[in-house]
Amino acid sequence: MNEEIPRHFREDNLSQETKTLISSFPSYKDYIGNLYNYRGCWYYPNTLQGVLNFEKGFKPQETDIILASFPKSGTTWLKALTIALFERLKNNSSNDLHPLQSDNPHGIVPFLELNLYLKSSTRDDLTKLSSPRVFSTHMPFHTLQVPFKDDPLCKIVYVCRNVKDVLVSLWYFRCAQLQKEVDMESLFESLCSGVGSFGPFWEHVLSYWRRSLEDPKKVLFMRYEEMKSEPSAQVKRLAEFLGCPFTEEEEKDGSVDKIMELCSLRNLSGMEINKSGKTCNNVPYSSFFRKGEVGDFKNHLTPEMENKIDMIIQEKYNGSGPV
Ligand code: PAP
Repeated sequence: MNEEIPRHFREDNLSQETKTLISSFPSYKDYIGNLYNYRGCWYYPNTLQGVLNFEKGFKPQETDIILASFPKSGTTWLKALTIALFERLKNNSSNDLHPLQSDNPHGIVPFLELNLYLKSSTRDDLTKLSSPRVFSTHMPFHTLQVPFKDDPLCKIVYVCRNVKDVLVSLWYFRCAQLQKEVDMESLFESLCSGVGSFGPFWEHVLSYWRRSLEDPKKVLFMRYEEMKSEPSAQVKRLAEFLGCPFTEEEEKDGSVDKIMELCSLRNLSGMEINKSGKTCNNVPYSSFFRKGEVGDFKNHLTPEMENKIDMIIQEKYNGSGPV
Protein backbone atom coordinates (compact mmCIF):
# COMPACT_ATOMS: atom_id res chain seq x y z
CA MET A 1 0.00 0.00 0.00
CA ASN A 2 1.19 3.52 -0.80
CA GLU A 3 3.28 4.85 2.12
CA GLU A 4 2.29 8.39 1.16
CA ILE A 5 -1.29 7.70 2.18
CA PRO A 6 -1.81 9.01 5.73
CA ARG A 7 -1.27 6.30 8.31
CA HIS A 8 -4.83 6.14 9.64
CA PHE A 9 -6.14 5.10 6.18
CA ARG A 10 -3.71 2.21 5.88
CA GLU A 11 -3.82 -1.33 7.24
CA ASP A 12 -0.21 -1.89 8.18
CA ASN A 13 -0.71 -1.57 11.91
CA LEU A 14 -3.22 -4.30 12.72
CA SER A 15 -2.62 -6.81 15.48
CA GLN A 16 -3.27 -10.46 14.69
CA GLU A 17 -6.27 -10.29 17.02
CA THR A 18 -7.72 -7.37 15.06
CA LYS A 19 -7.10 -9.08 11.72
CA THR A 20 -9.07 -12.09 12.93
CA LEU A 21 -11.79 -9.95 14.49
CA ILE A 22 -12.44 -7.75 11.47
CA SER A 23 -12.50 -10.65 9.04
CA SER A 24 -16.11 -11.17 10.14
CA PHE A 25 -17.09 -7.47 10.04
CA PRO A 26 -19.05 -5.96 7.14
CA SER A 27 -16.52 -4.38 4.81
CA TYR A 28 -16.44 -2.19 1.73
CA LYS A 29 -13.63 -1.13 -0.58
CA ASP A 30 -13.71 2.54 -1.51
CA TYR A 31 -11.33 4.80 -3.45
CA ILE A 32 -8.83 4.84 -0.56
CA GLY A 33 -8.95 1.29 0.74
CA ASN A 34 -10.99 -1.08 2.87
CA LEU A 35 -13.55 0.18 5.33
CA TYR A 36 -14.91 -1.95 8.18
CA ASN A 37 -18.12 -1.52 10.10
CA TYR A 38 -17.73 -1.67 13.87
CA ARG A 39 -20.59 -0.83 16.24
CA GLY A 40 -22.48 0.70 13.31
CA CYS A 41 -19.67 3.05 12.21
CA TRP A 42 -17.26 2.71 9.26
CA TYR A 43 -13.50 2.94 9.75
CA TYR A 44 -10.34 2.48 7.74
CA PRO A 45 -8.32 -0.42 9.23
CA ASN A 46 -5.61 1.43 11.17
CA THR A 47 -8.23 3.82 12.53
CA LEU A 48 -10.29 0.86 13.68
CA GLN A 49 -7.21 -0.50 15.44
CA GLY A 50 -6.98 2.90 17.15
CA VAL A 51 -10.64 2.66 18.21
CA LEU A 52 -10.11 -0.84 19.64
CA ASN A 53 -6.93 0.26 21.44
CA PHE A 54 -8.84 3.22 22.88
CA GLU A 55 -11.71 1.04 24.07
CA LYS A 56 -9.30 -1.26 25.88
CA GLY A 57 -6.73 1.21 27.13
CA PHE A 58 -8.31 4.59 27.88
CA LYS A 59 -8.71 5.37 31.59
CA PRO A 60 -11.10 8.31 31.76
CA GLN A 61 -10.89 11.01 34.40
CA GLU A 62 -13.95 12.96 35.44
CA THR A 63 -12.23 16.25 34.63
CA ASP A 64 -11.43 15.22 31.04
CA ILE A 65 -12.82 17.25 28.20
CA ILE A 66 -13.48 15.62 24.87
CA LEU A 67 -14.06 17.63 21.70
CA ALA A 68 -16.09 15.50 19.32
CA SER A 69 -17.19 15.94 15.74
CA PHE A 70 -17.85 14.32 12.41
CA PRO A 71 -14.85 15.18 10.19
CA LYS A 72 -14.85 18.66 8.62
CA SER A 73 -17.46 20.09 10.99
CA GLY A 74 -15.32 22.71 12.74
CA THR A 75 -12.97 20.56 14.84
CA THR A 76 -9.88 22.73 14.31
CA TRP A 77 -11.77 25.88 15.28
CA LEU A 78 -13.32 24.27 18.36
CA LYS A 79 -9.90 23.03 19.46
CA ALA A 80 -8.36 26.48 19.01
CA LEU A 81 -11.13 28.15 21.02
CA THR A 82 -10.88 25.62 23.84
CA ILE A 83 -7.08 26.01 24.00
CA ALA A 84 -7.40 29.80 24.04
CA LEU A 85 -10.11 29.76 26.73
CA PHE A 86 -7.97 27.71 29.11
CA GLU A 87 -4.74 29.49 28.22
CA ARG A 88 -6.15 32.87 29.26
CA LEU A 89 -6.52 31.55 32.81
CA LYS A 90 -2.75 31.15 33.08
CA ASN A 91 -0.91 34.26 34.08
CA ASN A 92 1.65 34.05 31.31
CA SER A 93 3.74 37.07 30.46
CA SER A 94 2.87 38.79 27.21
CA ASN A 95 6.35 37.83 25.94
CA ASP A 96 5.55 34.13 26.13
CA LEU A 97 4.64 32.46 22.87
CA HIS A 98 0.97 31.43 22.88
CA PRO A 99 0.56 27.65 22.34
CA LEU A 100 -1.44 28.41 19.20
CA GLN A 101 1.61 30.20 17.79
CA SER A 102 3.89 27.24 18.32
CA ASP A 103 1.61 24.40 17.24
CA ASN A 104 -1.53 23.68 15.28
CA PRO A 105 -4.69 23.00 17.36
CA HIS A 106 -4.47 19.34 16.23
CA GLY A 107 -0.93 19.10 17.62
CA ILE A 108 -2.09 20.49 20.97
CA VAL A 109 -5.36 18.55 21.32
CA PRO A 110 -4.71 15.01 20.04
CA PHE A 111 -7.31 12.68 18.60
CA LEU A 112 -7.82 9.60 20.76
CA GLU A 113 -8.25 7.06 17.97
CA LEU A 114 -6.27 8.85 15.26
CA ASN A 115 -3.21 9.87 17.27
CA LEU A 116 -2.89 8.60 20.84
CA TYR A 117 -4.22 5.08 20.34
CA LEU A 118 -3.42 4.64 16.65
CA LYS A 119 -0.30 2.66 17.48
CA SER A 120 -0.87 -0.31 19.74
CA SER A 121 2.71 -0.56 20.94
CA THR A 122 3.68 2.99 21.88
CA ARG A 123 1.24 4.76 24.15
CA ASP A 124 1.94 8.01 25.90
CA ASP A 125 1.41 8.02 29.63
CA LEU A 126 -1.77 10.06 29.67
CA THR A 127 -1.88 10.13 33.48
CA LYS A 128 1.03 12.59 33.37
CA LEU A 129 -1.04 15.22 31.55
CA SER A 130 -2.25 18.12 33.63
CA SER A 131 -5.93 18.49 34.39
CA PRO A 132 -8.19 19.08 32.60
CA ARG A 133 -6.90 16.78 29.89
CA VAL A 134 -8.35 17.80 26.55
CA PHE A 135 -8.75 15.17 23.82
CA SER A 136 -10.67 14.94 20.61
CA THR A 137 -12.45 12.27 18.64
CA HIS A 138 -14.44 11.55 15.50
CA MET A 139 -15.97 8.40 17.04
CA PRO A 140 -19.74 8.35 17.56
CA PHE A 141 -20.99 8.75 21.12
CA HIS A 142 -21.79 5.09 21.83
CA THR A 143 -18.20 4.06 21.04
CA LEU A 144 -16.64 6.98 22.89
CA GLN A 145 -18.50 6.01 26.04
CA VAL A 146 -17.26 2.37 26.08
CA PRO A 147 -14.33 2.96 28.50
CA PHE A 148 -16.55 5.07 30.77
CA LYS A 149 -18.68 2.07 31.74
CA ASP A 150 -20.84 3.26 34.66
CA ASP A 151 -18.56 6.12 35.63
CA PRO A 152 -19.94 9.61 35.31
CA LEU A 153 -19.16 10.85 31.87
CA CYS A 154 -16.66 13.68 31.46
CA LYS A 155 -17.59 16.85 29.58
CA ILE A 156 -18.03 16.51 25.83
CA VAL A 157 -18.38 19.33 23.32
CA TYR A 158 -19.78 18.26 19.98
CA VAL A 159 -19.66 20.50 16.92
CA CYS A 160 -22.05 19.84 14.08
CA ARG A 161 -22.12 21.41 10.62
CA ASN A 162 -24.47 21.50 7.65
CA VAL A 163 -23.84 18.18 5.92
CA LYS A 164 -23.64 19.80 2.47
CA ASP A 165 -20.76 22.02 3.58
CA VAL A 166 -19.17 19.02 5.30
CA LEU A 167 -19.24 17.18 1.99
CA VAL A 168 -17.57 20.02 0.09
CA SER A 169 -15.00 20.55 2.82
CA LEU A 170 -14.25 16.82 2.87
CA TRP A 171 -13.81 16.79 -0.89
CA TYR A 172 -11.16 19.53 -0.78
CA PHE A 173 -9.48 17.85 2.19
CA ARG A 174 -9.34 14.42 0.52
CA CYS A 175 -7.90 15.93 -2.66
CA ALA A 176 -5.19 17.59 -0.53
CA GLN A 177 -4.54 14.45 1.53
CA LEU A 178 -4.29 12.12 -1.46
CA GLN A 179 -2.74 14.72 -3.75
CA LYS A 180 -5.10 13.86 -6.57
CA GLU A 181 -8.56 14.87 -7.77
CA VAL A 182 -11.15 12.80 -5.92
CA ASP A 183 -14.45 12.12 -7.66
CA MET A 184 -17.09 14.34 -5.99
CA GLU A 185 -19.91 12.06 -7.15
CA SER A 186 -18.41 9.05 -5.30
CA LEU A 187 -17.87 11.09 -2.17
CA PHE A 188 -21.49 12.27 -2.38
CA GLU A 189 -22.73 8.68 -2.77
CA SER A 190 -20.63 7.54 0.17
CA LEU A 191 -21.99 10.33 2.37
CA CYS A 192 -25.59 9.55 1.35
CA SER A 193 -25.22 5.80 1.88
CA GLY A 194 -23.32 6.30 5.13
CA VAL A 195 -20.53 3.99 4.01
CA GLY A 196 -17.60 6.33 4.52
CA SER A 197 -15.01 7.07 7.18
CA PHE A 198 -16.85 7.67 10.51
CA GLY A 199 -20.19 7.44 8.71
CA PRO A 200 -23.12 7.41 8.70
CA PHE A 201 -23.14 11.16 9.29
CA TRP A 202 -26.76 11.23 10.53
CA GLU A 203 -26.37 8.60 13.23
CA HIS A 204 -23.14 10.28 14.33
CA VAL A 205 -24.84 13.64 14.86
CA LEU A 206 -27.92 12.07 16.44
CA SER A 207 -25.85 10.07 18.93
CA TYR A 208 -24.45 13.27 20.46
CA TRP A 209 -27.61 15.34 19.93
CA ARG A 210 -29.73 12.91 21.93
CA ARG A 211 -27.17 12.71 24.70
CA SER A 212 -26.93 16.52 24.87
CA LEU A 213 -30.69 16.67 25.45
CA GLU A 214 -30.52 14.01 28.17
CA ASP A 215 -27.45 15.40 29.91
CA PRO A 216 -26.88 19.06 28.97
CA LYS A 217 -24.36 19.60 31.79
CA LYS A 218 -22.13 16.90 30.31
CA VAL A 219 -22.68 17.27 26.57
CA LEU A 220 -22.68 20.64 24.82
CA PHE A 221 -24.00 20.61 21.25
CA MET A 222 -22.62 23.42 19.11
CA ARG A 223 -23.27 24.31 15.49
CA TYR A 224 -20.64 25.68 13.11
CA GLU A 225 -23.23 27.98 11.53
CA GLU A 226 -24.09 29.54 14.92
CA MET A 227 -20.40 29.96 15.71
CA LYS A 228 -20.14 31.96 12.48
CA SER A 229 -23.33 34.00 12.91
CA GLU A 230 -23.07 34.79 16.63
CA PRO A 231 -19.44 34.07 17.56
CA SER A 232 -19.37 36.06 20.75
CA ALA A 233 -22.45 34.35 22.24
CA GLN A 234 -21.15 30.92 21.25
CA VAL A 235 -17.66 31.50 22.67
CA LYS A 236 -19.24 32.62 25.95
CA ARG A 237 -21.49 29.56 25.92
CA LEU A 238 -18.47 27.33 25.41
CA ALA A 239 -16.51 29.06 28.19
CA GLU A 240 -19.41 28.66 30.60
CA PHE A 241 -19.82 24.98 29.79
CA LEU A 242 -16.11 24.34 30.23
CA GLY A 243 -16.29 25.93 33.66
CA CYS A 244 -14.22 29.00 32.78
CA PRO A 245 -16.80 31.73 32.08
CA PHE A 246 -15.71 35.25 31.20
CA THR A 247 -15.73 37.65 34.14
CA GLU A 248 -17.48 41.01 33.82
CA GLU A 249 -14.09 42.65 33.67
CA GLU A 250 -13.00 40.38 30.85
CA GLU A 251 -16.14 41.14 28.94
CA LYS A 252 -15.46 44.86 29.32
CA ASP A 253 -11.80 44.65 28.34
CA GLY A 254 -12.58 42.87 25.06
CA SER A 255 -11.26 39.41 26.02
CA VAL A 256 -14.02 37.66 24.07
CA ASP A 257 -13.12 39.54 20.90
CA LYS A 258 -9.42 38.85 21.44
CA ILE A 259 -10.04 35.12 21.65
CA MET A 260 -12.24 35.18 18.55
CA GLU A 261 -9.57 37.09 16.66
CA LEU A 262 -6.78 34.79 17.84
CA CYS A 263 -8.78 31.74 16.72
CA SER A 264 -10.05 33.21 13.46
CA LEU A 265 -9.30 31.27 10.31
CA ARG A 266 -7.44 34.26 8.90
CA ASN A 267 -5.17 34.55 11.91
CA LEU A 268 -4.50 30.84 12.42
CA SER A 269 -3.91 30.06 8.76
CA GLY A 270 -1.41 32.92 8.54
CA MET A 271 0.79 31.52 11.30
CA GLU A 272 4.09 30.02 10.19
CA ILE A 273 3.49 26.73 11.96
CA ASN A 274 0.22 26.25 10.08
CA LYS A 275 1.82 27.09 6.75
CA SER A 276 4.69 24.63 7.06
CA GLY A 277 3.83 22.00 9.71
CA LYS A 278 2.29 18.55 9.38
CA THR A 279 0.32 16.26 11.71
CA CYS A 280 1.93 13.05 12.97
CA ASN A 281 -0.15 11.30 10.28
CA ASN A 282 1.62 13.36 7.63
CA VAL A 283 -1.28 15.71 6.86
CA PRO A 284 -0.18 19.31 6.15
CA TYR A 285 -1.60 21.69 8.76
CA SER A 286 -2.50 24.09 5.96
CA SER A 287 -5.14 21.64 4.67
CA PHE A 288 -7.26 22.22 7.78
CA PHE A 289 -7.84 25.84 6.72
CA ARG A 290 -9.74 26.75 3.59
CA LYS A 291 -12.69 29.13 3.19
CA GLY A 292 -14.56 28.56 6.43
CA GLU A 293 -17.83 29.77 4.92
CA VAL A 294 -21.42 28.77 5.46
CA GLY A 295 -23.16 27.70 2.26
CA ASP A 296 -20.12 27.05 0.04
CA PHE A 297 -21.97 23.92 -1.10
CA LYS A 298 -23.98 26.16 -3.43
CA ASN A 299 -20.86 26.49 -5.57
CA HIS A 300 -20.27 22.75 -5.79
CA LEU A 301 -23.43 20.64 -5.52
CA THR A 302 -26.03 20.18 -8.24
CA PRO A 303 -29.73 20.79 -7.40
CA GLU A 304 -30.22 16.99 -7.67
CA MET A 305 -27.52 16.36 -5.06
CA GLU A 306 -29.07 18.95 -2.77
CA ASN A 307 -32.54 17.41 -3.17
CA LYS A 308 -31.28 13.96 -2.35
CA ILE A 309 -29.55 15.21 0.81
CA ASP A 310 -32.67 17.17 1.83
CA MET A 311 -34.75 14.02 1.49
CA ILE A 312 -32.33 12.03 3.64
CA ILE A 313 -32.32 14.76 6.30
CA GLN A 314 -36.11 14.68 6.33
CA GLU A 315 -36.14 10.90 6.64
CA LYS A 316 -33.40 10.60 9.27
CA TYR A 317 -34.32 13.51 11.52
CA ASN A 318 -38.04 13.43 10.87
CA GLY A 319 -38.41 17.07 11.87
CA SER A 320 -37.09 16.53 15.40
CA GLY A 321 -33.34 16.34 14.87
CA PRO A 322 -30.63 18.90 15.37
CA VAL A 323 -31.38 20.73 12.10
P1 PAP B 1 -11.08 17.97 10.73
O1 PAP B 1 -12.34 17.25 11.05
O2 PAP B 1 -10.25 17.27 9.69
O3 PAP B 1 -10.30 18.34 11.94
P2 PAP B 1 -12.36 20.50 10.62
O4 PAP B 1 -11.49 21.46 11.31
O5 PAP B 1 -13.51 19.94 11.37
O6 PAP B 1 -11.50 19.33 10.01
O7 PAP B 1 -12.97 21.16 9.33
C1 PAP B 1 -12.26 21.98 8.46
C2 PAP B 1 -13.18 23.11 8.06
O8 PAP B 1 -13.21 24.09 9.11
C3 PAP B 1 -12.71 23.81 6.81
O9 PAP B 1 -13.91 24.26 6.19
P3 PAP B 1 -14.02 24.59 4.61
O10 PAP B 1 -13.37 23.48 3.88
O11 PAP B 1 -15.47 24.69 4.33
O12 PAP B 1 -13.33 25.90 4.43
C4 PAP B 1 -11.90 24.95 7.40
O13 PAP B 1 -11.74 26.03 6.53
C5 PAP B 1 -12.76 25.33 8.58
N1 PAP B 1 -11.98 26.02 9.62
C6 PAP B 1 -10.75 25.70 10.09
N2 PAP B 1 -10.37 26.58 11.02
C7 PAP B 1 -11.38 27.47 11.16
C8 PAP B 1 -11.56 28.64 11.97
N3 PAP B 1 -10.64 29.05 12.80
N4 PAP B 1 -12.73 29.32 11.84
C9 PAP B 1 -13.69 28.90 10.98
N5 PAP B 1 -13.57 27.82 10.19
C10 PAP B 1 -12.43 27.11 10.27
